[in-house]
Amino acid sequence: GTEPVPQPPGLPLVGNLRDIDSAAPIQSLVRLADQYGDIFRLNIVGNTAVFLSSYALVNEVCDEKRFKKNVGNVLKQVRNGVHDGLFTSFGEEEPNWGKAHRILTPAFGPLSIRNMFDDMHDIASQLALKWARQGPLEPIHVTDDFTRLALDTLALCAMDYRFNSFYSQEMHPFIRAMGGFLVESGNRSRRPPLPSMLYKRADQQYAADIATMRAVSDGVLQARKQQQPPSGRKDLLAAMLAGKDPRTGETLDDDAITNNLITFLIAGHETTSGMLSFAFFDLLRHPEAYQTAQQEVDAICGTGPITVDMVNKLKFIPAVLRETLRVHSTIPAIGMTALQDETLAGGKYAVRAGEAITLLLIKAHVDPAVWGDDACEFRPERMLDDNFARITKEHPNCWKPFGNGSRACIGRPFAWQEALLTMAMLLQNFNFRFNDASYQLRIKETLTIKPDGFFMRAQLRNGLT
Ligand code: MNH
Repeated sequence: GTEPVPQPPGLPLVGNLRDIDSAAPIQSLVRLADQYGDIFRLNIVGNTAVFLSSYALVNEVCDEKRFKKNVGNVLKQVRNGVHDGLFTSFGEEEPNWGKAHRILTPAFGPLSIRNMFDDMHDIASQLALKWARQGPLEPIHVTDDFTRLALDTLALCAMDYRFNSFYSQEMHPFIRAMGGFLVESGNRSRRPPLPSMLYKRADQQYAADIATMRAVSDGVLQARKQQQPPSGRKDLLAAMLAGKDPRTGETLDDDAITNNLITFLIAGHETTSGMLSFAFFDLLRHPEAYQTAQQEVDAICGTGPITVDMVNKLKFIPAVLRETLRVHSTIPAIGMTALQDETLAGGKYAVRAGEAITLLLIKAHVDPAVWGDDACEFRPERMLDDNFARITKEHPNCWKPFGNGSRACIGRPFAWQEALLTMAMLLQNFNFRFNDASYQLRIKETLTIKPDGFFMRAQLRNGLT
């Protein structure tokens, strides 16, 4: 027989609602995991969810024969803006997921990503120029500038569109709308069931933000279709316009293209900027790793312009990024659900078909059963290619910052190349330090996590290259 899954005592009706701080839900869940263990269940206003924190349980649930991605409460709200786009789709049950997945997989392949290098270099240079001009005394708001970088890179590489975020104080209307849309999607997922008229203002703004996002990206799409002579650009938009699904022979319609263009910007910007922000935080906290990283850049890139072949030769910086994503996964949890009623841990615990199962990656990634007694420490050496290959072979699914199986991140090679280039360019040109040497890490939660209030200063090493 099964044992009951541990559950904190709750109140009638609202259940465990007050166990979760709505401004920092993940940090609440980590504390509950520390208290209740590797598996616990919460009841939030009538809906139950199970939370897993150990490597063994996470590994079990990564089996796509028994479990699949769960489109949770927040993602269901995000569907109001991007419907069955890749990230928010229910999966195989929606034909557009398979179609877009098959058409876009080659578009995110090695050759296409390599072709995006010059555009990525263009935007990374804008960031370096900004920091050079600000001078060594100006505090850099790290997450803000990496968000500008990630957004501008995505828009340029996806659809040949320039937000020019480094050249304007005002946020581009698309970016403002997307920010409002994501915050409100989160708010709506936690809305107490009050009369809808109380939410009228918020609902109107939400609809307006969705309309703005869709108008901008549909405008880019229509302009591309009408362009004469046809644009020869090979970006993600071109791939979606020209691509035929090998299975059905069909193409993506305009709505599906718009859904996915917006999806790339949503899925790609906070995740990538969070990764870069934590990478710099982790390096500044570990001067030896910082030195090793900078020496590698100097040895491979010298003092001239950085090329795609140089970036592909880096070994230590990729290890830094992997280790950053292990200890500070920017998507700190992913949602899964059982296809049928299931038991976990060799029949010990029962979960119901369709019940939300949250994999707390941020906990499972520091399980000593995989990573040893120093699991919580930032030690990039353990992520060098050979070590990484060995550990992920010995412990499949022990490192899941890009999600699972068929629903794993399609943008991973994109983010990787952009982040490697950015790290290399910044370490080549600057010496960094904390703006405030006593800075203690605080984590800000939105759909992702990022370091809150993290500022650094950048001193040019020589001239800018
Ligand atoms: Mn990305 C899915 C993490 C960069 C586009 N991404 C996922 C998932 C994780 C993830 C985790 C699975 C989510 C889930 O199970 O619900 N993504 C990342 C991280 C980075 C990242 C940590 C950067 C670092 N992602 C990017 C970039 C793009 C992108 C850049 C676009 C260019 N991601 C996606 C899309 C999906 C996804 C699209 C959904 C894929 C699918 O379900 O078919």
